[in-house]
Amino acid sequence: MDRIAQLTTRPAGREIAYDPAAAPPSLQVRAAQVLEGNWTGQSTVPSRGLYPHQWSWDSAFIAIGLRHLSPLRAQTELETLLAAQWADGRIPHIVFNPSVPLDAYFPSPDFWRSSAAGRRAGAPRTVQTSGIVQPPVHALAAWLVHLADPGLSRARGFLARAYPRLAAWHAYLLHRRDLGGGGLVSVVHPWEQGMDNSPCWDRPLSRVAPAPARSFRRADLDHGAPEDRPTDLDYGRYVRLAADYRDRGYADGPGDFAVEDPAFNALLAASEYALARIAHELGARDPAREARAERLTAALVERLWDPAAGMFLCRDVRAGELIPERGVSGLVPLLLPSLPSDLAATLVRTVCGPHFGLGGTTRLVPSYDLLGDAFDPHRYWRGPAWFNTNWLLERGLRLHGERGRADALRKGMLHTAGASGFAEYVDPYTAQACGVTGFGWSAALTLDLLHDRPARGRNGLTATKGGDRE
Ligand code: 9WN
Repeated sequence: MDRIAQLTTRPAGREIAYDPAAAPPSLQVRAAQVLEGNWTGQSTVPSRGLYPHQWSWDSAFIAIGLRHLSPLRAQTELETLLAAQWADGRIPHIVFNPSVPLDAYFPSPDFWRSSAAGRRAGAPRTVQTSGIVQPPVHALAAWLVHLADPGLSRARGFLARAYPRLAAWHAYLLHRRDLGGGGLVSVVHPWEQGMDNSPCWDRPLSRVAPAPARSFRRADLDHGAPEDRPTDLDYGRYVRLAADYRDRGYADGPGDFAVEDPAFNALLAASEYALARIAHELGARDPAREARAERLTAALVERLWDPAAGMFLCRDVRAGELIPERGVSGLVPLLLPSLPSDLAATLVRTVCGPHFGLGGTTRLVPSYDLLGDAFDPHRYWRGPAWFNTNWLLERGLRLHGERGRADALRKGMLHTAGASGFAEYVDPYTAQACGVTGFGWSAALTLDLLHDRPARGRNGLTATKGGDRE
């Protein structure tokens, strides 16, 4: 019986029944139950109601937690996603489940029309996907999943099969998406960066003519409170950008929206370190990978560091300028081992200062500047705290020797995860649950934190540099 079965079934094989008089199930059991409930047989949905398909970066974070319960399922999660890769190397941000009704989520497969509109870019014929991407957390996830059970991984040839796909994915990003010409990847849609509704996009998005509201029907409002979700105007702009990209056959090149984002590029650098470890494990020396990760880190510093803000900012490639908004994305490069130590120290001061309030006014790090004009503690990515970004920062703090702060953040995350029912996101001040509960990566990353032994200084991300510490 694997760990999932052990945690979610009684010895007799029946589901755990809730007896109000009995001791409440542990946080670990509850997190495992969320992942069990969201498992489709081949992958894990972020949420049964709001997000009923497979999402790219969700699956990477979910695999990182799932590996502690079932390394086999964690491998399968990533393999299902990689099977939907396009011939040009892109990993689509959604892989659609054909058994889910078309109107359950918008934009649905008949909007993206991947196998027809994406034919020249090499979209798969047998599975329907979106045509945009999400942050490249996958190589990092694959490496951590491998480390959870190297014997099983080797027996199944997990890394040997994943490596060429992950290498092609990174090559796509580095070669087709360097739209600014400075060695960083650009995202061409706010959904690509994953923090969809961040105020960082307001300025570049304002140049995009919205699709008329009557031309599409939002499905997200069937599940979420309108005041927590993006506005209709922003949705119209998301639809316009995606439709224009589709109508260009998903060919990359100049478009209305191109932004170099610190978190997207930092995750690519972290995943390059992971690919170097994977290559080494497979017996293929690839020193160029580590060098690439260091070059990405240097390009991040050169193009996106803002000394006055004490953090990284997004660059609007079309306008040729930094966007003067402080999003949590600009703190995420803290997870990079080769970040200059003075910048790391400045980032720690910023995360603990008045704009993000860690250790002071906030329970978890907000998605956007507490003092920013657009701050809203409940609206999607415009202030609430998310578990994946806090997990990345917890890793970054630990990596740069901030053990006390990392321990406190870990404790806050574990408490909030349980108290909020593994909410999609929470009010950063009160930890009140927002969005849906039973959210995939909130449960998975809780499991990862529970499994971690911070006193021993382990850090999954440092496993990529200077040796494996898993
Ligand atoms: C669009 C699935 C995804 C996350 C994103 C989050 C949200 C989708 C949406 O949900 O985006 O991709 O419909 O709002 O912003 O980070 O991957 O959980």
